[in-house]
Amino acid sequence: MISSLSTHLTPLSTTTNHILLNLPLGTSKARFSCSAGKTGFFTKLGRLIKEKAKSDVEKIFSGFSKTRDNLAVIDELFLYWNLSDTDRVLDELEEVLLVSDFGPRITIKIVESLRDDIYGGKLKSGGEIKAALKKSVLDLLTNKGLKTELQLGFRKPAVIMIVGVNGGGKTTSLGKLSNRLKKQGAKILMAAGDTFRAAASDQLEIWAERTGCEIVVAEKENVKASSVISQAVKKGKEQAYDIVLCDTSGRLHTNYSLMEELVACKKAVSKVVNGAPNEILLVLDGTTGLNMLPQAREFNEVVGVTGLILTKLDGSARGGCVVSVVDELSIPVKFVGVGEGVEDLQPFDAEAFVNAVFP
Ligand SMILES: Nc1nc2c(ncn2[C@@H]2O[C@H](COP(=O)(O)OP(=O)(O)OP(=O)(O)O)[C@@H](O)[C@H]2O)c(=O)[nH]1
Ligand SMILES: [Mg+2]
Repeated sequence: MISSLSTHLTPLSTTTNHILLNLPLGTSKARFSCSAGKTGFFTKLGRLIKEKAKSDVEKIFSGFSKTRDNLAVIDELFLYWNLSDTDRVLDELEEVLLVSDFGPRITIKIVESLRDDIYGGKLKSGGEIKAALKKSVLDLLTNKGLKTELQLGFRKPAVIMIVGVNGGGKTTSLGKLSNRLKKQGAKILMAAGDTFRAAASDQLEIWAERTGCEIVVAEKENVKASSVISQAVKKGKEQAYDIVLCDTSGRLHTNYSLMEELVACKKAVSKVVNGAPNEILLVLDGTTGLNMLPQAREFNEVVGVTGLILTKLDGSARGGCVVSVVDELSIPVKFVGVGEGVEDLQPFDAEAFVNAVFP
């Protein structure tokens, strides 16, 4: 961990124009610096988050416990596998993958390729079949070369908009993400862009307090979301914030005028900072399984989604939907929500995921 981090970062020097990153290394805190104002800071921030994903495997593991329990039967299937049993075992595997929401297309693809390799003599033991299964899931997640790190550009502030349908976990994920980014040394400003419900900005204010971040809220009722968000981004620019995180109202992907409001927010942001928003993260509720696919398609079509946050995977045995979503949409999953606590947002790491669901 220490050596891989130090390859990405330069030790603290006395030069000016540096942003300090306080990183937990073992029990002590180490200080590093990297150049601000150029591409360095955000690139390194993205990498650091990725490093963190690897170190948080335990957390990912417990987050996916229900999916793992669901898939545990696979171990038994392979333990007693012998060649004459292949069709029955593969039928059962198919069922387990479908129940875990891997989706019919992927399930058939995986099972048929295993069948070919078993009958072709390439896979000769239960252990080899399980390893091939894990590899095919990992390949599905990584083949498209999608970048799971946050892409924050090089202008400050970077702007991240959080969008999605009602109750998916947008505000909670924004709070958790702020916490994570702040801990990595970024100066964060929150924008209470959910002007639809009065309680929404109160909820975000609680997160701002909890994470020690600043927040911009509407000063009066009936203010447009785009105006609150643009005001926040202006403040972010004037006061040298690194990242502005914008909450938005929940909306049905089928509601045309509400979807248009998102387009207005996006435009308002780009008027203040060229090239922003850098990320539009769509929050999808993992417990809805494959129903999330049409939502994602619609949001992507209207605003252009750059990454996904899959929430509530702790409460769901359907973690396979992560694989279907990546395969169907070619949009990277950037974070997964595995609980309601401030630490329960994990950067998505394909290898850690596969090891967590198929231990
Ligand atoms: N178990 C679990 N609960 C979560 C997770 N993420 C969010 N929640 C809960 O889901 C509920 C809705 O979360 P919000 O963050 O308010 O959702 P939202 O998308 O902002 O909702 P609206 O603003 O009403 O559209 C809350 O009770 C959260 O605590 C998660 O990863 N796991
Ligand atoms: Mg909300």
